Amino acid sequence: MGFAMATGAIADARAETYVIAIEQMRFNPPALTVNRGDQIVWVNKDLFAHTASATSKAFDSSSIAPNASWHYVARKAGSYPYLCTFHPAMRGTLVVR
Ligand SMILES: [Cu+2]
Repeated sequence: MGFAMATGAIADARAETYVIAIEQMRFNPPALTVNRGDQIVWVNKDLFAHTASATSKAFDSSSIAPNASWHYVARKAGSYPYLCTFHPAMRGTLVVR
C-alpha cells in the first residue's frame, strides 16, 4: 500500500505519526525514514531524562522527562543524525524524504 510518488500537499494529507521509544539508553528504532509532513514522537520510557537533538540543530527536544514525550513535524527533506545531549553515545538518525 502507499503511494511512493506522493509529494507536497498530498503527502501532508497522508501525514503519519511515528513513535521512537527511548528505552535502555537507546533510540528504538535507531534509524527512521519519514515523509515531509509526518510527525515523530519520541517517548521516554527510561527512568531518567533524555533529549533528541539533531547534530545540525535542525531540531532539539531539550530535556524529555521520564514518561514524557516530545513531538516534531518533519518539514524539510534531509538526513538528520541526532543524539541525546545528556548521553552522547545515544545516537539515532532521522531521514526525511
Ligand atoms: Cu540520554
